[in-house]
Amino acid sequence: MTEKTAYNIAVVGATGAVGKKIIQILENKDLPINEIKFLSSERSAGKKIPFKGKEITVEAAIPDSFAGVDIALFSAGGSVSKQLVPEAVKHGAVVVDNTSAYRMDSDVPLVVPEVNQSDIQNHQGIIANPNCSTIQMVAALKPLKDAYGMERVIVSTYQAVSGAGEKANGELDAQINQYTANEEMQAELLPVKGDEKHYPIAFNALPQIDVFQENGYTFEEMKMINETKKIMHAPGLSIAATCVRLPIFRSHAESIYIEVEKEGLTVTDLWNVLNDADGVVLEDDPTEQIYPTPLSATGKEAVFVGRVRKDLDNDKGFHIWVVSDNLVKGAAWNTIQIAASLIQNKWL
Ligand code: NAP
Ligand code: 3JM
Repeated sequence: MTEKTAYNIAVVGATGAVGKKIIQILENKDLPINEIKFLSSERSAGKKIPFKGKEITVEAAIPDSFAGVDIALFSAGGSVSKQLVPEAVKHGAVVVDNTSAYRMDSDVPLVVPEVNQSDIQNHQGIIANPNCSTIQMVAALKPLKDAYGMERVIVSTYQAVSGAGEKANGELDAQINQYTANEEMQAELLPVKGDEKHYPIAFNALPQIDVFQENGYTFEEMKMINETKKIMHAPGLSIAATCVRLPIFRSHAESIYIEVEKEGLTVTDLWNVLNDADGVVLEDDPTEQIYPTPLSATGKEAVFVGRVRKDLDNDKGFHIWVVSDNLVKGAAWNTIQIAASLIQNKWL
């Protein structure tokens, strides 16, 4: 049998915030693509999306859509993944799933390539892409853990509205206009589409991302906690999270407190590790007011780290500020890195 040199790809959720970013990045990278399919719901079927000089017609996703597909990139929500990922796998596709549907399944690798790329090879047809907030956090934490050990993590997030989908951007935009026109702000979507109450996000901060769990944490917070332990192979890590949505269109920021195992470390010791870490860019110079922000990180593939400080009371405690584009490294770019790794390493 001759070996494949180009692959058939399907993008599920191609018309959404994440899907559009996947298409944009695929246009600019040279993955060996034979045919590409763009799938959505019935609502967007028939739309045309340009790709590498051709016009591709969006099709409604159905089980048979996956016939002949080698790699399917899913970003259409958990319920679509629950329904269609098994169908894609039945048709012989390897799925990179961007939703929370399979992330914690024991036979599904959960992967940030800079952190645990080799886990990909254990896949049984599905590889899960972690939550956006988890991805940027583990990219910064893993090199520090490898160098100095890690006992505890406490994270507070400052998350962009685009993490809640294309329509959430529209809601923020409309509320900014309503506020400046002295009109009442209309909230119909955030914090969570399906939940009972909705609050304005413009000029506000909402300490609820995804639905509340029985333990008082939100699902987004529990995703960060459970996914981090799985990706870093650190089931015993102490970790807590508070996730907050802010009126920012793109890129999430995180304030992270970590306790390392090694005593007597300095900020320079952490800088040295972060400077050498794959996919991480250190931007940290208080004397020049240099630190990453959501605006400076938007559109970039890296995870940016700044404001590295030693805790004033705990010798093993450090504080860091981590910023990355939630739609790029937090979703589309990480997904494409996994797909590229499947191809390059012949792990399909
Ligand atoms: P979005 O902007 O609301 O887009 C949703 C996409 O899913 C659209 O293309 C939509 O197609 C499609 N879709 C909806 N129902 C469908 C159905 N029944 N069958 C097929 N396609 C359907 O949302 P988004 O921000 O792109 O996020 C999409 C999903 O990706 C999220 O729900 C989440 O699970 C995941 N996500 C992951 C991360 C991460 O951190 N890894 C970040 C953000 C999102 P239409 O145009 O036809 O409506
Ligand atoms: C980011 O409809 C849904 O199930 C989507 C919910 C969602 C998720 C998720 O749980 O997959 C919205 C935004 C995520 C995510 O990446 O965890």
